[in-house]
Amino acid sequence: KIKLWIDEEELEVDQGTTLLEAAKMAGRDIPTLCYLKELNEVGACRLCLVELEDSGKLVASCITPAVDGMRVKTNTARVRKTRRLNLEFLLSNHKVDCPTCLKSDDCELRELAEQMGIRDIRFIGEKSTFTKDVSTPSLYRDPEKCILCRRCVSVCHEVQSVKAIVPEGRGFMTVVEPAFYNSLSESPCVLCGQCSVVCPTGAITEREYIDDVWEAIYDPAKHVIVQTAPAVRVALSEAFGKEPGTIVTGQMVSALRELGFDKVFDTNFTADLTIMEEGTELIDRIKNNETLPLFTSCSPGWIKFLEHYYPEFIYNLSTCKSPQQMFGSVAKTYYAEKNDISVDDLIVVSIMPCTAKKFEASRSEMNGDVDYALTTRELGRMIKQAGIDILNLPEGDYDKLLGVSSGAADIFGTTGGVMEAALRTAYEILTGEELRELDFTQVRGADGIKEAEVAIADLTLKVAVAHGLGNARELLERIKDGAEYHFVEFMACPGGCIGGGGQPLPATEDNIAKRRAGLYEIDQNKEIRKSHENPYIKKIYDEYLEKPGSHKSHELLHTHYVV
Ligand code: HC1
Repeated sequence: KIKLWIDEEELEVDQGTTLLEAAKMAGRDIPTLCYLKELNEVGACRLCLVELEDSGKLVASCITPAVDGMRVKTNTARVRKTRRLNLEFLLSNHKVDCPTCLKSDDCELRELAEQMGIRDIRFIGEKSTFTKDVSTPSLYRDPEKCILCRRCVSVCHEVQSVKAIVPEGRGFMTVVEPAFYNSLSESPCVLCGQCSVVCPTGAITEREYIDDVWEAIYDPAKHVIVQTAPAVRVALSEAFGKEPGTIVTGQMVSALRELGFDKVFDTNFTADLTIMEEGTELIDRIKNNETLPLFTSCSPGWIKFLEHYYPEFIYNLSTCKSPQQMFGSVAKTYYAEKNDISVDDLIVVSIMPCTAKKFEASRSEMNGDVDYALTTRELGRMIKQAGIDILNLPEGDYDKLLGVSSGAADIFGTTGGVMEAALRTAYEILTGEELRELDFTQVRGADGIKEAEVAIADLTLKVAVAHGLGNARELLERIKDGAEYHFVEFMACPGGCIGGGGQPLPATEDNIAKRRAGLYEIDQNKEIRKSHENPYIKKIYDEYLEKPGSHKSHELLHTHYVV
């Protein structure tokens, strides 16, 4: 143990504790901007300066370890003045367009300027000039708002192992972008948007399509329908100040109706459909000795990662489209035909926790079935724009039939959920017996890689689950080294979709855990908890798709990725 003093308060801490952590223990809230615990501890922004009493030195508390006998001052005139000066320097080279910046509400730079009482930008000199990157449908990058904190670089390299962006150049011309000053579309970026989650300013954000959706809603010739992803219902209320994990499914449905959508449907319906199709594919592959393990294909960031880094596994990828895209496909065929709506007048909008879903919707394999994918954050902004008091709305019900789902579909939004949903159905289909214990706890929780063996009839099904692309990479390497599984669930974002790049901020582990608990609560309380028991899934097969894996199903619900 080490003894030190923080502003006269005596403290005992473990060896290796930083001054920032020690100060926190002493109840001092030191400002930080570049700091991300255990991920980006680089001391770049110099806003967490503290003063060492003995030497009189100012040091960055996030990277300075406590030393026995140290006396630290966190709030002297010099400390406050220098922190403030450093923030002013950052602002002097920042494009300050707060009223129009997408990130304004969540901008940490703006919040700190407010907190430190900066009312004027004193140092107006030359500013570095860089071009904006709008080369992808998912992300918007404005390097003139970048403060070079390197959080995005750390998450892209260390958590996702994608390494699409790096700091380039020197001094005033330093810029964080893909190597060789390329655009994101020319890089191996998978568009997961985890960079936008950690960016403290508006330098990387989702690309916003709210105005396009408003235009469609106001166009009387258009029939505009919306689908909501599983993970949105436990995170949306954070945009309105509620606790992460608060379940607002019913209020969200009501808000979407008030926004003017003609029908409010649920991606969960096609999550159930995915289980039917993917389950059938798994059983067929096992029976016919075809390529195994089967990899899930719902997460577009994961698919892009596989295409860039592990193309040799492309035939392991399920041919199932994601639930988002199955929904689009079913909407523009079955729903349009049944309701006599011209496909030209039908607009399909999805609300997703994900930035890569925008890219997925634009992929040539998907035939433009989903017109616009908005993030949870964008939906929050739309509701605010319309002045809707979502938290005080009565709970609405989804429209039938594309809005009815089982609890298995809700848990798609968390890591392990797709696997658990698949196991519930595979068990009953393969054994013909009722599954009594529905909770497959082996695949639950936050561990980066989870494995389980499940006895089903005369088969021991070996499965694995990975979330976050760094973990995906590790699992793929294990498979290359000979690890054997039948079925593997991969999700690009840490925690699964609940930790998606389009979710409300901040995405702390704690917030993600609360969202996860919310999804399991929804599942627990649903009357139907198995995809194959959803009566409307049975109905759509009877009326239209014939049976899982049928020719019609293949035509509408499957695709082929090629590299
Ligand atoms: Fe997901 Fe999925 S669960 S990919 O994580 O399979 O985004 O929520 O909508 O498509 O259903 C995301 C979430 C989502 C799909 C489903």
